[in-house]
Amino acid sequence: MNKNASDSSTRRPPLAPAALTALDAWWRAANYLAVGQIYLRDNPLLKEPLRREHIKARLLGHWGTSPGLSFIYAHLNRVIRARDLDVLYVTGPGHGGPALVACTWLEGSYSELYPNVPRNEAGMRRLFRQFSYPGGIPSHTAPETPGSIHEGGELGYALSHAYGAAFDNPGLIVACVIGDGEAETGPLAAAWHSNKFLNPALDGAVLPILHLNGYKIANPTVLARIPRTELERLLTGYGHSVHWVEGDDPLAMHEAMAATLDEVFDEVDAIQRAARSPGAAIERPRWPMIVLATPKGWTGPKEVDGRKAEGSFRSHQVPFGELSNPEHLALLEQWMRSYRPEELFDEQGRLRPELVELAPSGERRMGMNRHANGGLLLRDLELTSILARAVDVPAPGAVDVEAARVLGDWLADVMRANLEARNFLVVAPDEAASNRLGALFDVTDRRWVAERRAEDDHLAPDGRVLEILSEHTCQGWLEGYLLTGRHGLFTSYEAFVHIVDSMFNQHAKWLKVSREVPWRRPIASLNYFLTSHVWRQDHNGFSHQDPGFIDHVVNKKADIIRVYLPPDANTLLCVAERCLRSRHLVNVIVAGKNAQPQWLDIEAAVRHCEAGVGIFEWASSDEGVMPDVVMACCGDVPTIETLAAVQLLRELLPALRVRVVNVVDLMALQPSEEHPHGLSNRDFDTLFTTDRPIVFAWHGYPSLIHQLTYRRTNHANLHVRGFKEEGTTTTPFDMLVRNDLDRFRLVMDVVDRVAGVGVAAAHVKQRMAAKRTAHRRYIVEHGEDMPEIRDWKW
Ligand SMILES: Cc1ncc(C[n+]2csc(CCOP(=O)(O)OP(=O)(O)O)c2C)c(N)n1
Ligand SMILES: [Mg+2]
Repeated sequence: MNKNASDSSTRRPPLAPAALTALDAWWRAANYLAVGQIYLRDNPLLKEPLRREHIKARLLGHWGTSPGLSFIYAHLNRVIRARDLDVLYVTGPGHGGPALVACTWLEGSYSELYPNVPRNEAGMRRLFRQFSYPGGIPSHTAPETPGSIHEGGELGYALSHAYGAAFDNPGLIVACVIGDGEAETGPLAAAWHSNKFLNPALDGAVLPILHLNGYKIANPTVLARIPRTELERLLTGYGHSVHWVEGDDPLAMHEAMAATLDEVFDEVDAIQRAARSPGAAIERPRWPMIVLATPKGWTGPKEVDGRKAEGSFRSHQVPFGELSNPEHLALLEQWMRSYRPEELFDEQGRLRPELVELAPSGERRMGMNRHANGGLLLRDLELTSILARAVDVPAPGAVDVEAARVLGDWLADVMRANLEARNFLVVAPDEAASNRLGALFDVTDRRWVAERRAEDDHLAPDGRVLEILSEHTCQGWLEGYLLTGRHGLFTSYEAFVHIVDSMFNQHAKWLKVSREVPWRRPIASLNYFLTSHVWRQDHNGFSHQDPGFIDHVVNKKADIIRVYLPPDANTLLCVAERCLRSRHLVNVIVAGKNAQPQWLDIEAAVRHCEAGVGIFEWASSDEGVMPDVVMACCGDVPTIETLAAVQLLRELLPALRVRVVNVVDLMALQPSEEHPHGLSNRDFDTLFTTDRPIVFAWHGYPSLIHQLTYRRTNHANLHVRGFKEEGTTTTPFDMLVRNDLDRFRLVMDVVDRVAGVGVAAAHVKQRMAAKRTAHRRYIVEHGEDMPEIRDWKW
């Protein structure tokens, strides 16, 4: 491909020469402001010759990607105005914060949201000073950045976010810039397939723009160093029609970009018109995309200290520092003056009126797009009553039920109630049915816009369950959907949700910071339903056995995260309803999908979940007296084991007074000063006593319970059993025995810990040890658990 050529360049330029120079001026203004933010603390309009004291003490920020991001912004402004488009701008290289701040300041949205940064000289000075500065704003696009749903600090999520925003937003176009380095990440690579899930009639459009500036921080990018034909085939293979805009001469590039955008939006328009005409069959269109190939650090210094800067990795961040070096100072001044600021801003630092006009107005400005502040658009989800799906539990342990299936029935009700509103999605890595949420398919289908065959099961282009075997893509879609003001749920195997640990981090950070941004409105919570959990992956083996996501989640800010481990189906319904109603949180629900005994009727479940933690009175024998031991449990399987141990204790040590405490809201264990759901010390002490042994059967890694309770009065008497990283393909009960969480071991723990019991109960302990031995022999012989385990009833 030639320099400064594009496949559009042969056609008549859509821009009159005057419009072209004006657009170029707007772009120069954005570039000027980007450089100013990185370098200057004073003299913003360069009214005086640049001096050392005008320069910031610490130079931080990313120049390299910025001119490309502003270039696209300026051109999108033109098409938004020409076609009255609703465009959301997602920038993968979020480190290009200076560009986004500059563009939103130029269009006025920045000053509207931050009146202390007006569009004049004083405002420009503040704009420069605050950037990447203590007490100021971050160097990346962030929750503080107008128009952004995307931090971009951690690369890889732009495209899945963009698709998430576009789902069920038929009037929206999401322009998504993908860094060529970012494109090397796994999450981004998987997200190209999102176009097989985008319904051209019912969803909006995504316009991917691959920003092929050739470099990352210190290396070339893979996509820039393969033949253009190979790249074109790759992108064609992803299902796109590829439009190239390549070069470095600004005016030729403006022409090419403008022509290409017109062509691309014509294509989008034609696709949507065809799909939306009456009776049209929904087939996967070949959506357009753009490859924008420009030098990294475009318009920046060509060389610094004799080394190439523009068009190399050396322009990634601050192209040069050491401004005490007069040559560098001169270079900076020359660079900034190359944008001819006096042509762009008046004496008062205001953008010239003919340039002001180039940006759209009101909510058409990308900085003011309401979809970027999804809470503004959020409508409550219609939640049907959980009573309709409540399990009849005549007595504790009387019935066996698959809790996840009950949840699935209720989720199907919720799905049905919100079908018309089109504001609820379930995402899963191919596991919705496996996780027993199959009732959803009585109401809706799996979204699929690629080829369908007769033998497929519930695939349809308008399905509301989105399944792709990429946890990253599931997570990114859901984040994009939530951030633009809708609702959803992600179901995954417990072990594999770790794949999105880092994406969860970023979303939790976004939620934390956005709470503190006054103009951001709360969005719906990110809900995880984790099942097929550690204790019931006996058939799949060690790779599938990992409860560590919970540990990961509780590190995040307390006012953002909630973790629930309902012990049965009715409690699961209660917590699920609470999660879907909540705002601006990450909710993690862990519960099993296998048939298990049910403990609480729905009224008791509601009370239990409201309290978060409580005594199972029907299982306790300490009413009116001090217990000898507290048997605590959290998680469905540990609850069963605790109750089985309690039953053994009743037989074997009938005089022992036992209190059973069940925890459904994990964060209740933390002190109330640490977490909004935390129990007060007084309440904790009342439940767990100040001096009795506590044998705590826990779903996950034991250290977490210690971490949450280390400041509680009775912590020294707390003995936690949980997952000790012992796993394999074995029987369900053997998983418990291997990790010392089985009922026999819990009884032995009681014997060991309750004062005065030990010696007298030596025979009990010995019998329990014998049971464990018998268990091991039995499973090897028979390949399944002993009948007394399989047929155990409370
Ligand atoms: C997941 C992740 N890994 C590493 C980094 C560190 N990092 C920041 S910018 C960058 C290079 C990005 O290159 P590219 O996507 O091409 O963006 P450009 O600046 O060239 O537009 C890297 C590796 C990161 N931000 N995120
Ligand atoms: Mg790059």
